[in-house]
Amino acid sequence: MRKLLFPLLAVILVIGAGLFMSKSKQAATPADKNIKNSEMLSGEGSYAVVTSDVNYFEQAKGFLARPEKAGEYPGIVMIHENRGLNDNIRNMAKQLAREGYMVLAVDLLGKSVETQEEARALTANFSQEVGTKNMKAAVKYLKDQGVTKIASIGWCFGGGQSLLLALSGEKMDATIIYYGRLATTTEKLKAIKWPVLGIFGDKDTSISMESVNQFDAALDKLGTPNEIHIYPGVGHAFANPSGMNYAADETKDAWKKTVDFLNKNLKGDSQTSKKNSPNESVKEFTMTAYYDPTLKKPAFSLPEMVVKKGDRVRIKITNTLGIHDFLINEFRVTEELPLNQEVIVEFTADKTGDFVYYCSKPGHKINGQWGTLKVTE
Ligand SMILES: [Cu+2]
Repeated sequence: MRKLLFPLLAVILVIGAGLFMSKSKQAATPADKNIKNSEMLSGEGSYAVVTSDVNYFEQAKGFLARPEKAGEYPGIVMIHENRGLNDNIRNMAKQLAREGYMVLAVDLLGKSVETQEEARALTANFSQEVGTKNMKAAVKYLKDQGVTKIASIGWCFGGGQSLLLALSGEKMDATIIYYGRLATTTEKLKAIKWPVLGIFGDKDTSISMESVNQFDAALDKLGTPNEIHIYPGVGHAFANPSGMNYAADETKDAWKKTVDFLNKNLKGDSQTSKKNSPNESVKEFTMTAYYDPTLKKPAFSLPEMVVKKGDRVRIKITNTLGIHDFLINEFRVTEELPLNQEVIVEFTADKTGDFVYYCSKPGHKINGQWGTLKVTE
């Protein structure tokens, strides 16, 4: 559904101010402008954030930004422009992590460059097949970290990639495209079964408004929930502070729409379903962790637990002999088991499969102290 953005008067004022200020803007270095964007957007989110470089696909190193506080967060695959994974994108990843998301900014191009010429050369060697695998690996990486839901966001080149990830067969929970190249037919777009947010400028000379309108109409026809915002008077890459088309007010407004959209589609539902499901089935298990002196083996008394997807799993464990802990990597469970004290582990089994639980003390898993949590459909 298309939303043209008014009031026009404000836009005219912004353009006027933009023209007036364009000289001083051009004089600023990209680094200055990066700081400016993060300053402008900061203060919205409240989470303290930690970052790290992570190797998530072949040789590709991504930039992971996540809330410092352990917890369950939705995941975001973030995709850079044709300049590669640079500080502007890292800033945006940190910015989004502050809102309570685990963000993996991928690297599809292997390096970052400064000029448009270099960017053209860089993207000329880009293989879409490998790029799609790269993004899928990022989704897997985030799922392995136990994210609750998952979305992608990208700008320009990355906006097109965000859409291609959605069309790749990967199941997402939301897709965000900032002025990326679009598919426009229902035949192609029918793969998307989740909400889409599109951000565009009507003076974009790379992405035609005709294609935006066709994209919009096709999504409407398919019944795919969508918000398509077209900002009047701004061009391609208007949200990039290091670019010539940078438009601060529109960037700020688009960012607010982005965060609202993510909160609504990635956090709202899970919170609602928790609140609205007092009958959510709780599967409770009780077991001991011990050391069997006759077999000379550490063990859990239950070798297997079976639950249904969506069940709340509650495991009461008492360590009766030895030094043990209890881990399930996929649900990010890590508990020490002090001697003769009942420890309660609780989480929601939100994915299906066979998941190993084990003790990580040296040699215990190898010697048999592990079991399988089976989560069925
Ligand atoms: Cu153990």
